[in-house]
Amino acid sequence: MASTTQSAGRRVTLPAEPFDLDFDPQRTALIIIDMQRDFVLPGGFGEKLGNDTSLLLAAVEPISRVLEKARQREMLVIHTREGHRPDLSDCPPAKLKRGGKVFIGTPGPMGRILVRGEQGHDIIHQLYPIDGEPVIDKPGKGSFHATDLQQILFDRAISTLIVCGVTLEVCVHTTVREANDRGYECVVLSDCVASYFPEFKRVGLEMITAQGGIFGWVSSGDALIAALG
Ligand code: TIU
Repeated sequence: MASTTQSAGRRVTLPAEPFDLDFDPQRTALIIIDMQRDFVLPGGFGEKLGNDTSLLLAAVEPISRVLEKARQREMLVIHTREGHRPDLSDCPPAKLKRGGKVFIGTPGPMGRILVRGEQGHDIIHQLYPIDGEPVIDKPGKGSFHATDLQQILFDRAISTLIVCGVTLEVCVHTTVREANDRGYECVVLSDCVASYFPEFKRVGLEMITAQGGIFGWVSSGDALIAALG
């Protein structure tokens, strides 16, 4: 669960839905989900699944501005990558056969699809991690399942997560749901997430804020940047 032991810093107020969120930037992490070539560029996993990857590129510039601000404010920045060991021993058979055909582990123009160490598995250069920013390699859609994310957040006494990345209804939603159940406050930035399906993005954001904020908050990159000053 979220740690509550460290002393608080200066709090800021973020305009958000369903209501403004008061948070402490020192106890907040920016988490950028799966901005990997395999999802956002042609020739990777996303395209193999039949998607138009160009739809995801709209999130790159807004995320890069939020990333710059988070670095400036020395907030914890975490990147995640979905993918598997080269021998696929951490890929459940049920996942492997999904998509109507076997894609994971097969060769493509960016290397073996969704396999760690391959070009396609890595993060796009515009959002590339710098020293001190943990990269979480995850075999699933959620960022907590089978990873050390919770330990990293606990050690830094993080209580709030600003969540960006792709795709909203898959890895972003799964991560937010996992985090919400572990006691973290989650804010999803609407312009910093994307989906292959515009309708899923719209509804996915509504699902977070419905019922009084059942999974968390939704705000925007510009609102966060303004709040952080
Ligand atoms: N297919 C799809 O929309 N997404 C994924 O498979 N993974 C992530 O969302 N990262």
